[in-house]
Amino acid sequence: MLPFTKRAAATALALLLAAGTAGAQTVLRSSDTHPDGYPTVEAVKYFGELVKERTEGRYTVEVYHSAQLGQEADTIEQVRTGVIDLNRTSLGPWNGLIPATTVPSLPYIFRSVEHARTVMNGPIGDEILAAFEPHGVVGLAFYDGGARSFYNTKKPIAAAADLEGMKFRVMQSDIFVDMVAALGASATPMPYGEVYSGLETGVIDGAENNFPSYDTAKHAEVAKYYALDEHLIVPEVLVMSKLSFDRLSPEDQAVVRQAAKDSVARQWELWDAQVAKSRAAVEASGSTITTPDKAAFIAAMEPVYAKHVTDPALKALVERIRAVE
Ligand code: GTR
Repeated sequence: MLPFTKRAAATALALLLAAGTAGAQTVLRSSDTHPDGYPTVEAVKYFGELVKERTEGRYTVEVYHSAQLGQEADTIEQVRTGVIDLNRTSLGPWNGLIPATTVPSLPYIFRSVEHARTVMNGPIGDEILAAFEPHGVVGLAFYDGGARSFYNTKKPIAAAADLEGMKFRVMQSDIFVDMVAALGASATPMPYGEVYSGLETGVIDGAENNFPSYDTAKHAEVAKYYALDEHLIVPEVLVMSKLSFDRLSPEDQAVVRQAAKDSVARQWELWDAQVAKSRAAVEASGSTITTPDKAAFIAAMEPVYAKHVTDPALKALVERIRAVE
């Protein structure tokens, strides 16, 4: 028998040789703020399976869910500087950096979730994905983030006017601050991970999100009044660090792009199921869901458009999105 050290060295050598024949393996690290099992987390895992399969195992994807790598705004910096390879976020936090992302983040820009899916997965979506590239990231695909509505700890909302004077948490983007102000309420931008305690301690009266986030982040435990005003349909986006992307061969780059696109249908399917499940869960746990008339909400958004859509290219983008059937 070989002495221990020699045996260990022999094993290490054998492993190295095996790795040499099998080819090098690279694990791509991806961030997500949501818990394991959430539709975006599962869609990125599926994307990873496709990448693994199509690169014969040379590349795999590890999803760090539950904000293990930090809150969304911080992970955006990490992916730009190549600290992480991939990131799945809302489009909202990109608004300050990439003007084209502001248009799909405007209140009531989309007529419905279906309209958003069609636009973001067609030529207009591809144009917006391409706008990421000068900022250190490659836009890969858009996922569905459903419709966001206001919820609060204080009272049922029967009409837009009922929001006046209340304080709502929003994502970190000026559009959302102005959107809340236009309704006579005040906005506090804050990371997603701080919303639960903000609601519980009364630092904020409410927040706004889709049913899956309202449910899985447990905001429904503390904010029982959900008003189905559907003011935002902000797409989710999957991006890759340009530094990581540029290390891939052209063939592997094509694989990554295609795998991301191929994961979209899976995300939609998971998303639809999660919306139904989360809505049922919050109803069962005692949330009151009201359906205020949207007309007053839509009319109130005029100053938001006036302030944020001044550039001719963005104005044209608004019109082109509206024209999509
Ligand atoms: C969710 C979205 C997250 C995050 C969160 C938020 O709907 O999926 O990426 O942006 O909203 O409100 O911060």
